[in-house]
Amino acid sequence: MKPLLALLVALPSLAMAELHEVKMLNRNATGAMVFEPDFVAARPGDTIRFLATDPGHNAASIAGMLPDGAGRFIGRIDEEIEITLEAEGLYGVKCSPHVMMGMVMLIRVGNAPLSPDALPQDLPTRARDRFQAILARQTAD
Ligand SMILES: [Cu+2]
Repeated sequence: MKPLLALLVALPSLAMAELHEVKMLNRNATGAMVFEPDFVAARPGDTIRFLATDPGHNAASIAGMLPDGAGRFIGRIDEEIEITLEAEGLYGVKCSPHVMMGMVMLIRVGNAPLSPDALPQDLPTRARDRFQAILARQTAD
């Protein structure tokens, strides 16, 4: 019983850092080429794990959509990468082969403002459209 008790005592501190899983999909109810979920609200120290649920996708940071001090990342196709988020702010994530089709998602760490000003000027149109839909959904609550 003692190991179990020790585990239970440790749980509150484990709960501080959360693991968020994001599927990379060919399609879901919202359309084709999607991350699911396409928005994650996280806290510093949380980890995002990208799952290769459907083949042919990757997860990569978007230039100009990373908080100061956050490192860039890029997974290979079908690679399940994990990123641990320390810096507060907005993180834009794309699938390299499908960003032109709008395959992007947004991570908010902490209380960063959800402003369209955070979107770089050089985003593909469909990626920009999806980000704006994500922002509109979050700020509507
Ligand atoms: Cu993709």
